[in-house]
Amino acid sequence: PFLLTLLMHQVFISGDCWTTFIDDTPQLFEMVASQNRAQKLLHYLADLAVNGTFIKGQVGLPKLHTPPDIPHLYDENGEVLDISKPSSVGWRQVLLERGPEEFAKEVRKFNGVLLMDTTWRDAHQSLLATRVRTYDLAAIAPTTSHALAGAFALECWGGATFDVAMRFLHEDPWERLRTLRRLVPNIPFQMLLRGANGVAYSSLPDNAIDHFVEQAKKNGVDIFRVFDALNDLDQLEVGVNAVKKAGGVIEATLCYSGDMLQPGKKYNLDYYLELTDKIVKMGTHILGIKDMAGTLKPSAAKLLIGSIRTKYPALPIHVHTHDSAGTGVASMVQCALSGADVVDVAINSMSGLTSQPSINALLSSLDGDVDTNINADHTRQLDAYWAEMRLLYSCFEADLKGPDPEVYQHEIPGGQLTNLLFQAQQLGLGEQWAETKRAYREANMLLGDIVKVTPTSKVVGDLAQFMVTNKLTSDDVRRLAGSLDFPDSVMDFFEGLVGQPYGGFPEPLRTDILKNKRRKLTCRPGLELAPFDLIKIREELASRFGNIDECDVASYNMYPKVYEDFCKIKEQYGDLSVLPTRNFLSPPVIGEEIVVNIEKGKTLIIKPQAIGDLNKATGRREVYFELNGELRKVSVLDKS
Ligand code: 3PY
Ligand code: ZN
Repeated sequence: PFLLTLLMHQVFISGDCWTTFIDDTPQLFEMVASQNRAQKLLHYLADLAVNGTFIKGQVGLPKLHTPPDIPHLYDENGEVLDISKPSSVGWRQVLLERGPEEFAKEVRKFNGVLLMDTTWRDAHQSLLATRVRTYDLAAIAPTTSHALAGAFALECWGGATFDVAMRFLHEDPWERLRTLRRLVPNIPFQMLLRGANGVAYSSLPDNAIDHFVEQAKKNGVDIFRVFDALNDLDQLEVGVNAVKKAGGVIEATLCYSGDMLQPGKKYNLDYYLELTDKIVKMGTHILGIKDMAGTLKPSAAKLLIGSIRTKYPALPIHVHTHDSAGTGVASMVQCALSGADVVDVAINSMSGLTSQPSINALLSSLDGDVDTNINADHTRQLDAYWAEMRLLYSCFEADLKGPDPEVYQHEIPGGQLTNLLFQAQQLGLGEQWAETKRAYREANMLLGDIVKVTPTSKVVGDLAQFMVTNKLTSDDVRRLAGSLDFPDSVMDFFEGLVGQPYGGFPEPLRTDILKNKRRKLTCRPGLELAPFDLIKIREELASRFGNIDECDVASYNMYPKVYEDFCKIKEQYGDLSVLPTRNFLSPPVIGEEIVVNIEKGKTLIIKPQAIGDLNKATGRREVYFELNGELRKVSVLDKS
């Protein structure tokens, strides 16, 4: 019918020139665009209907069938709070009015401990394979703007969310950032930046990091937690400098590894204090302490935070942990009592296990003694949403039942622990899991007892799996080093492409492994990379993908192939971020009504009607839909 409308149009019939036709009748072209988008979405739904789910890592279907309710928040008189507009109260006002330095000073002055909520980034990265979509974050964002108005920040971007958004969720991470920023203007946003790697897994030229951070700041990130996976300060500094240039809040971070209280530990109090001195000299607004495996015991927290506080009374300290060992709340209480200014927590049903400790558990534990600026009733209301939401993402859960008492031994970071367990479960080998953990510990020692977090944790994990698969002991690895075909990540590590480990590389293992295959790099890898020609990249992308901006350039720089695939999927199916999550993850049910807001004021009502028989000659099936009352047919290749 649309084509008919177009063909029958007076101007079209009269054969008048096309350019004025477009100018004079924009509504028709908008209609083409939106019909096009609708058709592409039908194609996605039809594909799901015929071929089943195709999101990587998905096991089964969501347990929740209707979107979670948005809970009410109540004021002190028991009246429902109006959340139709975001709250205007929050730490972001301080930041915008007074700038990063004064903001950091005010944070330090706060009499109590502030909280950062990680639910939108690390919590789902650690529990749900980073699969939570913008759709579900945006739905709860207006409520969050009010419920967490007193929070130091929301961690909502960076880490693995960047590539997973494009790679598996087929959505634009920049669009996520802008959407959330619009909905939550009052609470600072924090991102996780992997130093000289940006949000990738290996070094990029420095100008690409600067460019990325500049876009991140412009599109809504306020605070940048910058770390290097080996605590290699040269690498860290690349990220720190980029944030400095962009005018963001710098949270240069030391990664805490193992249990420093154990005698003979390589990473002990002296190590951390020396690192802190250097980070302070580098110029940071806030010191981050990143306990990625959750091995910072309460007694170690007291000693570490207490010592840094004594030495640097004015330095704001922000502590991050994972609850893998089950001691997260106790450790964060101890941090708060020992002088930390901010600690990380997650909404209750997205907390615990390999995620951050529970916000309400922490609030209860601090009860009365330490102010947090947080309304405990409001966070419980938010939890009602997340408890349901977790069921929607049940198909990405690793079956982790409780704390892992072995974390002090194997030191596997939270997100990786869930990942490795998930992989072992998929293989159906309970025994394999115990083996993997044991091998991880051995692999770490073989590599020289390194700091383990993305991307070094992958090096250790890959070596561990290599040892398990090939039934190799540590002695075997040392003895056969010259002849084994090690995973690429291990070769990269020994070459020096991940940075320089504290205490140097283990010898003679490094020499034996690299023999005749790779060189030994002694400087940071980014120094060897030629700067990207950003103007040329933009031109090339524009010629291939049309309308692109600096954020696209930054996406491409981080993940060229992932970005290209993302563009192709977008070309094929349109903007999939508008689909409700159940419909994104599960085949449409015949007769159901799917409501899709493709943009403000434009709603599609889609009703799947029938799936046709297989056409044996073409291998295709027709899928029938009703789209806003009109019948549509989509032909799909049956891949079964
Ligand atoms: C990441 O780099 O994604 C991490 O979460 C490290 O802890
Ligand atoms: Zn973390």
